[in-house]
Amino acid sequence: MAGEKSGREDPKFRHIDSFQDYVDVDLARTHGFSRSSAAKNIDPQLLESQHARLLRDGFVIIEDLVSAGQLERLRTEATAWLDKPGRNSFEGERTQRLYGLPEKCRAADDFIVHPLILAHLDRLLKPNYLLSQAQVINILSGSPAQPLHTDDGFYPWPSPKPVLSVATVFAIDDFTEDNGATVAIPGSHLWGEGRFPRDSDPRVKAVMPAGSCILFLGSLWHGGGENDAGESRMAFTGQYCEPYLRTQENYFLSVSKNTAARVSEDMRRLLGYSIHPPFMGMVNGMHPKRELPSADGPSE
Ligand SMILES: O=C(O)CCC(=O)C(=O)O
Repeated sequence: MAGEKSGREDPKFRHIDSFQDYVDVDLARTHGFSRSSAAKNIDPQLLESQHARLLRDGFVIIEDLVSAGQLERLRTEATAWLDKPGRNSFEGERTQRLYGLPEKCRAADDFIVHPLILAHLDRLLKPNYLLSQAQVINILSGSPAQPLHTDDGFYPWPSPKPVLSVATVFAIDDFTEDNGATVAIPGSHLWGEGRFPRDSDPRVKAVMPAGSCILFLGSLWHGGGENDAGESRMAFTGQYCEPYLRTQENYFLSVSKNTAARVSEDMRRLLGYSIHPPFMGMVNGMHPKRELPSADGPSE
């Protein structure tokens, strides 16, 4: 009505004009955003071409990401814990899994915060994205193929979904045609609501040498392959999600505060010692790093 004051003009009606202004502002005074500096040393053209393949196919296979030494360190640390059969038929009754890795295996850090992987995640997810789960997966010979699935199925968005999560599977053993290499349906990350895999959908196997990784979007239909090779197939997998989503593993309970204080800043941020602005993740109104031993957390 003419002459009537709008809410914007009357100071007693306070409101936010844009959600972007609301969520992109870092309000923390002591522990500001810590962004990964991973992309700095990565060839931008290489990153761009891998990123383009990832968006087109839903996955990209990258070779030579970790050294034989890094693989052996993780294999040794993980093997000490891999003493149980699988939990259920989805994960594979003949597939051993090690959960809670950030507390148990420091050797996994090199895989979780691999600079090239972080550089991709920096492009795909919002700052302060989280580690949703990290596992060593050992598919024993005689294991049938895992049911194909997506890793973002539990986030209730209609498909095709925006990029909510991203995953890696690193080959600790060579992935071969018959030892359980990850199977994926190219392009399936673009499928609409209600579209499930059909037998006729073309599948690819991530056959790749140890030290390589298949990096894929959470919406890609994939699964561990059948292993009838007569020997086991060991892998490391990491899943990462947007900073506003619930993670699959609860790292606040499985990772001690002492460990969280000791790991790298990239690890600490991924474990949830970070804020999604303006205050998701706070503890008593403060940055979670203030909860860690060593005074009020590492300074930046
Ligand atoms: O082991 C693999 O290759 C994939 C495992 C997987 O997709 C899962 O457990 O969610």
